[in-house]
Amino acid sequence: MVDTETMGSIEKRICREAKQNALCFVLLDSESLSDKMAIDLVKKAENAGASAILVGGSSTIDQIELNQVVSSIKKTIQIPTILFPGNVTGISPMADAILFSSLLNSENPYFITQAQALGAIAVKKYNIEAIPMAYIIIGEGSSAWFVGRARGIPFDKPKLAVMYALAAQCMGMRSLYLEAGSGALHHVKPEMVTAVRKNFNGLLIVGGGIRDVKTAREIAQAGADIIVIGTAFEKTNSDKLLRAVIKTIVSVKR
Ligand code: 1GP
Repeated sequence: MVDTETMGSIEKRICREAKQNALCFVLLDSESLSDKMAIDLVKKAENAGASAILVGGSSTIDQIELNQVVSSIKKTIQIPTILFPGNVTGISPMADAILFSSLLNSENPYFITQAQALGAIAVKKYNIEAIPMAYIIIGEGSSAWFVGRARGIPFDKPKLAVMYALAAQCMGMRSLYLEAGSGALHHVKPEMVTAVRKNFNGLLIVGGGIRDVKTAREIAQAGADIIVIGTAFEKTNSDKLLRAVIKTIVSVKR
């Protein structure tokens, strides 16, 4: 695991927990939920054993709504609320931390460095803990792929993902997110997770299209430190499913 000296408290906490077992983060989209729904979902997520709530989406535009949702979540739960922005509009001063990501396989420099340069001003001003992260989109057709102008890595080309993972490692990024896209039909394959795990020494996050216990188990066993569940929980509001998925994920020990 990477040197923790330069990390903020949330990242340190996540790394500490991830050394024990795989973790689950629950993702909420502030624009598809009312305040009341968000509060209900995060209570269930915390009780089910989620380690953090991510708030974000590729098309978050309404910052007033975002602030309101983040503020309500923060009042409701103890686990960290972490921003997962698709653009500068996804930054809220209320959050505990931000996945400060660069979309490495975008064809548009805006999503690799320019949004980051603009967003960093707000992150500093609001004193939000930044967790440096390489964001890599797998496959095509998701909103993240479309908005981020990504050249999606084919699902069956783990070596291509490894190339980006090595680049992320060389650039000093402490976490890496393999993203199939919200509500994706196909999730990242465990073979790709295994290949990236062998070559990346930081927090490995995997999400997109994970909606059952078996898939979550295989991806955690392949070496993901964190598995992100969004659509399957947000759409069904089923804490039974979430509990089963999280129980499986955290049973994968390190
Ligand atoms: C999307 O990886 C996350 O950014 C979660 O995906 O909504 O498909 O769970 P799902």
